[in-house]
Amino acid sequence: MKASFVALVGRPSTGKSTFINQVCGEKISIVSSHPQTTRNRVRGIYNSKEGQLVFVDTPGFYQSERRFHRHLTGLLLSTLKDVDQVLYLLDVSRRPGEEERELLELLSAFKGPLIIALNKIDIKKNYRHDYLELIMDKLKQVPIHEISALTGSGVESLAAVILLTAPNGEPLYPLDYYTDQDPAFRISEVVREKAINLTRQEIPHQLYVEVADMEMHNQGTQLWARIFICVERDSQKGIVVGKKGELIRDIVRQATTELNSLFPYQVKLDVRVKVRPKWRKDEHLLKKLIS
Ligand SMILES: Nc1nc2c(ncn2[C@@H]2O[C@H](COP(=O)(O)OP(=O)(O)OP(=O)(O)O)[C@@H](O)[C@H]2O)c(=O)[nH]1
Ligand SMILES: [Mg+2]
Repeated sequence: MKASFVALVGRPSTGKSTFINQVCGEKISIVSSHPQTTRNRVRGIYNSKEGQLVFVDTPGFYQSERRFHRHLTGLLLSTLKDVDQVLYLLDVSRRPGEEERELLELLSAFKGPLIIALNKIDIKKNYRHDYLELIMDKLKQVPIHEISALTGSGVESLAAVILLTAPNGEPLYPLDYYTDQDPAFRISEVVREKAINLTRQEIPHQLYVEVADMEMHNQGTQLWARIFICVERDSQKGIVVGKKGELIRDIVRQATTELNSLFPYQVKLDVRVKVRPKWRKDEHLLKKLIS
């Protein structure tokens, strides 16, 4: 049997979280069209006859000296120390950038097997050739796969290839697990995804979600949770709440529907919006949120 921790690495928005959800067959990691959605090492588990792969989602790599971004990059770098294999995803719908070169540099220090996949191959207008050139130039021996994390094309065969170079070992999680996240984290992430995707303005980085309280009701058939969506400014609070509270109601409705399908019990959310000025400068909070 094979057993391996596989880090997913790539620039923001290359489709790392989409890939995890696709390969594991369940919604595990939240997805949005805004860069730097993932803030934690979310783990998704893939089981097959040959073995178990534990995919570790990571924040997209982005060069910036801001405190918030430094924490995200720190998390990515520390993940590379803990994993057996790396799956490096590239987004062919965007031109290769300086970050790609930096990432390739970082990855050259990784000693385990490196697997490379060009993602979003379903998009017709793409920069596939530029990527092939860039990679051939830097990493001569590494095979390159072409996939669409969105449609699933090439995903299953990529998992099979990853298993081939995975170390031998016994499964690390029970075979019917697909994630190891606790309910509070999943609830906060699903609410964050809906908040990001429903507020089209530029506030995704400025919000975080906190589960303040959680209780089981009705003989364990209902989970009640009090949630705070925290933003930096009053004006952002207005955006998240929306006209007459319309937007926050949509966030709650969409999050509840999704959570009800993820959990074996009914979920009831009490969501409020709170202003926490300058929270992205709070080292202590950042350590807690980005982990
Ligand atoms: N067309 C197409 N879109 C994709 C594909 N994979 C991901 N996307 C879209 O790309 C956007 C970013 O996807 P994510 O999965 O959130 O990307 P990520 O790499 O996890 O991003 P960060 O967490 O911000 O680093 C979303 O709008 C996805 O729907 C793909 O194979 N094809
Ligand atoms: Mg992500």
